[in-house]
Amino acid sequence: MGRSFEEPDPLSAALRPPPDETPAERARREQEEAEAKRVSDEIDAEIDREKTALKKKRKPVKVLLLGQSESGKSTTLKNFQLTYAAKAWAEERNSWRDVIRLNLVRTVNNLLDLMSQEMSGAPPQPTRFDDDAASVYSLEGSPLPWTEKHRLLKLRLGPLRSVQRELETRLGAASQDLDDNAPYSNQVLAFDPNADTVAPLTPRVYNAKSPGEFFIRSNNGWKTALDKLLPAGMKGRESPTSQNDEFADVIAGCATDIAAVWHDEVVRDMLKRRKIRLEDQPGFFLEDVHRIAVRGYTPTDSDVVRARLRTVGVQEHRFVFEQGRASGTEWILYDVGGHRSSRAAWYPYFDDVDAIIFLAPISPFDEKLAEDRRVNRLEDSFLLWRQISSSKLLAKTQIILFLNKCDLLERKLKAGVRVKDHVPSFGDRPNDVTTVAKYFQHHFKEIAKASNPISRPFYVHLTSVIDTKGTAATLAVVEEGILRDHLQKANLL
Ligand SMILES: Nc1nc2c(ncn2[C@@H]2O[C@H](COP(=O)(O)OP(=O)(O)OP(=O)(O)O)[C@@H](O)[C@H]2O)c(=O)[nH]1
Ligand SMILES: [Mg+2]
Repeated sequence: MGRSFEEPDPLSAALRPPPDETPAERARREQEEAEAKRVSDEIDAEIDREKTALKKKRKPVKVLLLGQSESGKSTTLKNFQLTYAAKAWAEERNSWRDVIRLNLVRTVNNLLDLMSQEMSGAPPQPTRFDDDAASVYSLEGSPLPWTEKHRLLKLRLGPLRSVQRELETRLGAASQDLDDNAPYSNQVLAFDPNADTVAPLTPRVYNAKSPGEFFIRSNNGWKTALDKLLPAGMKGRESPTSQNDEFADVIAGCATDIAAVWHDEVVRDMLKRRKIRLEDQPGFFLEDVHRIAVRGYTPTDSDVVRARLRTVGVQEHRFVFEQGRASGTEWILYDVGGHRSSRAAWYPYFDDVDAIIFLAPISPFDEKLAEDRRVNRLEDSFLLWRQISSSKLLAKTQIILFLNKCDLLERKLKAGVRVKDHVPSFGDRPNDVTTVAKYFQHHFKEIAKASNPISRPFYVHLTSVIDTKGTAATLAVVEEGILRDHLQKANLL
């Protein structure tokens, strides 16, 4: 049976003041009650504060890597992992085996294509290595002394064509080079840098112009990222060439002939005439053929850092730092595709990152974009840098500039390439790496200053991100700066 409303509530009866309470006792009781409430409220507030602080503390540090294609974004990401999450790095190192093999095989096939072109006696066609092959060739005169040996080498290396096709199929869209020209020629960065709001993040960005490009989210690092690039049915397992794959045998069987082509004098002469330096191309492994073209090959750290796999869409890499000052903190690094067709996908990430690392390679001052042969690579970096620097959304974001590929710049200058022939404003300054890097750095700084009315610090590093030791030292400085900013934002300092 239910209790009637008239019955006294037992709790309020217990709390009710005694009936014979004097005014003085009542005042004291009320004071004590007020004090108890104040203490209780304070405890509640403290708990709330701690909860918020904890939440803020747990918020991962978010870093966005930006820059044109082949600027070194993914390589910088690899350095982060190698330096701060060594365990995960070691576990995933073997996933790069197929990529490195593909890099090697593709270089050989490109070399064979060049040989075929020359041996056919037809006028040289521009390739991805040399835009103005015809003009170079016509200056050099007599045909090269090709012999039966070269024809035989080409024949024996023929099976590498199908190996390349097979590996490309396995690795998916990212493994293919994009050399398409026209559709993106006027598009530098497909967003409005003056916008101060962003469209919400879309889970999947589909590019109608380039149906192979899609959006990848990877939460567990490299293995997952590579897995996601693989066709269905191959995900989750170790790359099939690793153990008993016939392609490993085919490549191993070709090792001696690959080395023979690479060291052949006529081939070297051809490359020299066409001013092609294969050794400076991304994913160059010809010097390591006897180590890589074997069964049971295990990639070294240096191999992985030098491997080339194009990033498609935006990849999210989460890892907890194992070493250093930031040890225990969770970081999310967003690695984006730098190809012009991929740049629209960058924009949704702008409003929620702690820092941007912008990669600008300074060695390709004499090279063109793969996606638009009319655009100089350095000029493209300047344009992109201007857009990033002037973006309202990023006005208060820490931006760190890596003037990358300094090693290649040095090699190029030593080989006699003159900056003033490609950048007339450089004039008669000394053609050495220090002067050239300083000159380009000055321009990046001026652009940053002119683009953003709020003066923000200009953080710049001269880098060669395939040098893991040197990069670790740079990252220590970068990591500290980013973490300090992150904690300041969270009011934890
Ligand atoms: N020699 C040299 N090679 C570099 C350097 N930085 C990157 N590379 C190489 O250049 C190639 C391209 O680097 P990635 O890091 O893949 O370039 P990315 O910016 O991620 O390119 P996308 O994914 O196409 O946007 C790789 O083979 C790297 O090993 C450098 O400083 N020096
Ligand atoms: Mg990349």
